[in-house]
Amino acid sequence: MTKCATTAVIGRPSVGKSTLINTICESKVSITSPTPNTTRNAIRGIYTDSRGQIIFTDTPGYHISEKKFNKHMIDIARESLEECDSVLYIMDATRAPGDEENAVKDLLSTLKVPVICCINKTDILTDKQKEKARAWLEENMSGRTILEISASEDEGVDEVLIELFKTAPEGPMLYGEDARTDQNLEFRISEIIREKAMNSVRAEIPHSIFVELADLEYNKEENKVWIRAFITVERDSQKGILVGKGGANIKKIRVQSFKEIKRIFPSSSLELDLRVRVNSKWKSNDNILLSVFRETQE
Ligand SMILES: Nc1nc2c(ncn2[C@@H]2O[C@H](COP(=O)(O)OP(=O)(O)OP(=O)(O)O)[C@@H](O)[C@H]2O)c(=O)[nH]1
Ligand SMILES: [Mg+2]
Repeated sequence: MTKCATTAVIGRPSVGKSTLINTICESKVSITSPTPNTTRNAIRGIYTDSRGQIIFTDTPGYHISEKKFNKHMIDIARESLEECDSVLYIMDATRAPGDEENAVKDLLSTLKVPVICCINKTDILTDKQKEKARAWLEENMSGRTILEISASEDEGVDEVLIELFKTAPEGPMLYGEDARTDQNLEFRISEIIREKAMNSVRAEIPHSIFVELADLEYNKEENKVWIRAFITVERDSQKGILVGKGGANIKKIRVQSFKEIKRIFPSSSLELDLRVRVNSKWKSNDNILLSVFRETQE
């Protein structure tokens, strides 16, 4: 009998949750960036082998904020714990545990399901940082399994899967063997563009970006896919930076996005039209928030 489990991946922003899921699924399931609060939705990543299937839910970084936009993200992380069989709690020991780490600990404290703690980024950690993280986990998550991993270097990741399969319930696999995610096409494309846009700018601008697909058309006769997307930012000055001198930056975003979107349509010709616009209030616009925090499945 195969095993099948859903596992919520939880932790502070930027600890490497999405990177780990991409490494395990051997596929770009969820976008990543050095900017905290990159992931905004509950995103499924699916791993299958002869033992069975683990269905990961990537979640927005858990943090403390009273802002409406952030509260949506915090709720999504919290809700993902309601129906999971196990939890992967990811910690980044390059930063000392603080209020946010305590908030994650409190969130997990009442859970009945197995929690596996992963100290991530071992490739850049000093022994002292590792020891401190381990001591914190032993004190605050006592009795839980603690692993050390590097999500980006694929170190210690097999042990994570071993632990997850140990506690996974027996049952049929919920997705096909080749499935890596269940995201719909529009969401995947807009996320690819958001990743390239976020990674092309700094400081507060990545947080101000929202990508919306205006058109996604397939012309069967010409075997051509035509995509038009709007990248929204909050200020004119941000638009200037995103577009860049002589349009250099938006060209770069377009080229990088094109390359990755083309993999979704390998045998069609692709046209990608990107526009940048400004909406100073998009983060408080309920219709836009509905779109940002929509369900991501097909
Ligand atoms: N050195 C090192 N960097 C890592 C590792 N894992 C992730 N990172 C980096 O950490 C940053 C954040 O990674 P993400 O995977 O986006 O983190 P996240 O936890 O999903 O972040 P949010 O979605 O914002 O909550 C990126 O710059 C990654 O390249 C690792 O094992 N080692
Ligand atoms: Mg993420």
